[in-house]
Amino acid sequence: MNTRFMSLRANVFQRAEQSPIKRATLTPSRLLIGTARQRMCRAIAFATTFILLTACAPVNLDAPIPTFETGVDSNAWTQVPAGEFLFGQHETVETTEAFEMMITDVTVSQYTAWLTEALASGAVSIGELNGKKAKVPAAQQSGIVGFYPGDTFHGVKHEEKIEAGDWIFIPLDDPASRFIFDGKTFTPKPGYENHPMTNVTWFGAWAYCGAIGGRLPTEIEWEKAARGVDGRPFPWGEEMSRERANFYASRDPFEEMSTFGSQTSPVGFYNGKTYNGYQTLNNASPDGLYDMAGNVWQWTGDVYEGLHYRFMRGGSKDTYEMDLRAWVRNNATPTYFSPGVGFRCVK
Ligand SMILES: [Ca+2]
Repeated sequence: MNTRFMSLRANVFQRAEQSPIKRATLTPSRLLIGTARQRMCRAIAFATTFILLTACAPVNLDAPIPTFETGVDSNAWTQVPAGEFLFGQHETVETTEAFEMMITDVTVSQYTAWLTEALASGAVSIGELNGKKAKVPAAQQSGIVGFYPGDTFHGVKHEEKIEAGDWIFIPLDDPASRFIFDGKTFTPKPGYENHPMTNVTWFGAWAYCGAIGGRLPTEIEWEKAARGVDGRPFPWGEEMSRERANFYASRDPFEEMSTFGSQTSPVGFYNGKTYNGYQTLNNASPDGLYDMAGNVWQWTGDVYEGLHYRFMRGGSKDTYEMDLRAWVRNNATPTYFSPGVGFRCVK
């Protein structure tokens, strides 16, 4: 795991540690004395312990999540016009050619349909992910693998060789997986059909985009698609708001810590629609792309000279809102997968 992810997770734990409940301490000797005030303190301590235990109840990844039709078509693409735009936090001028981009992240339905076809045609296979190529826990050592032609190795310090051969696309035995596999067919786990495909490595994202006649966006293309040309930090404008994106503790219907935990929202969920009383605001970018901030980090396609790491953009359900600004980058090895990382394609 790379240090960037570790620091994001550390932040989350840090926040949990800062709970005022934790600061209240009662020494055992004082607890033995039974004044009214101390009995009250004991009652408070008991209650707060109960609250803490409830808050720390294990997440059940199989618990049903709410399902909503968003009305947004995950098969739609939009044109991002050629020309200059303001790139990065310090707003340097960059230019792109025109390109088309999927208006949503690739969904579980889309990815699983492709996997079934790809397995039948032999484009992917079931592999044992032992050895250096897959740094994953033992329980996740079986996965879908496929061919990647490799990167040019420059021998830079800390650079790892990405050689031509089979690489992991998705793990098969991960509890956070969003599909069911019967040995032949991949189907979405019920409720997740229109959610972003997650737990997919950079190789798995790269392969899907290639298979549908596209590719992963470059970081520059991704950022232009996210913020348009005027330097705004968020796809919809200047201000963050909880009704526009799924981020850490954003109080959306897909956060339920006593059951399924913090999950993604369906692609295109934030489009101004109200779902069972939960009002959303439209989060589309100037070119009409949904969820370019929050929900899942999105793999980008650049392979930089002398660097095996790949970059991702957009922030996720697990990051604070400041990491949803369009210029924020995250990175990981191309074999990395996570419930908070997905992708979309361009052509
Ligand atoms: Ca959330």
